[in-house]
Amino acid sequence: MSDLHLYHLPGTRSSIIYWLLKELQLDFTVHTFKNRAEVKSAENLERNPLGRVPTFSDKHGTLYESGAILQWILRQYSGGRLQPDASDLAGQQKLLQWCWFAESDLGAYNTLINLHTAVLPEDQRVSEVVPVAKGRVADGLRVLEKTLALQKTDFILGSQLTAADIMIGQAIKNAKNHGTLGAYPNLSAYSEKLMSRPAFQEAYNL
Ligand SMILES: N[C@@H](CCC(=O)N[C@@H](CS)C(=O)NCC(=O)O)C(=O)O
Repeated sequence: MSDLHLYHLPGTRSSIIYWLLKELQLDFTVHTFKNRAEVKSAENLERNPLGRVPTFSDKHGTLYESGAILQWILRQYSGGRLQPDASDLAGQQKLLQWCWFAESDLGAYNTLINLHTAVLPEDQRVSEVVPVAKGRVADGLRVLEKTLALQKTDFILGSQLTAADIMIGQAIKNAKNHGTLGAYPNLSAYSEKLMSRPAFQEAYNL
């Protein structure tokens, strides 16, 4: 059993970390929950006080925030892969820009859409939230579309896949599920590139 542990519920944000670990070809132990009730179990609340996924643990401790987990894995276990060289400061800057953009300007709004269309009990959903959140996602997707169109690169930082593509990939997968991606040709092509990767397919159970 590997010392790297991922607590995972298929089809959720823990797939980001699963995908990253697979791209890095790291040996890890995956603990797969069958449903959201298991994610809320007393045992999982001990490691993840919000009763959510992902959680990642290694000999140093436990993390329960996707972005922190991604950055920790890059720093500790990637051997410099999936990121620009440490001496390439402009590249490192872009990596941070796009990872956090994906989380804040896309991921957070996608979560609101998921909550208010599917996850929350119907009597707790607020339908007015959905168009507002979709508008914010559309703003973020437009920026990505324009960036890809100008750069003409396969990936967001250039010709190589980086962890920023993995963060963005999760957001794009959600946008695809919500039917909001079709209007963006460069993003659609980028999305196909990401989603055809074997590590993506395994992480998302496709
Ligand atoms: N900011 C957290 C959010 C985690 C999160 O919301 N996970 C969802 C799955 S996508 C979850 O576990 N939901 C279960 C619930 O809230 O009951 C992270 O990305 O690590």
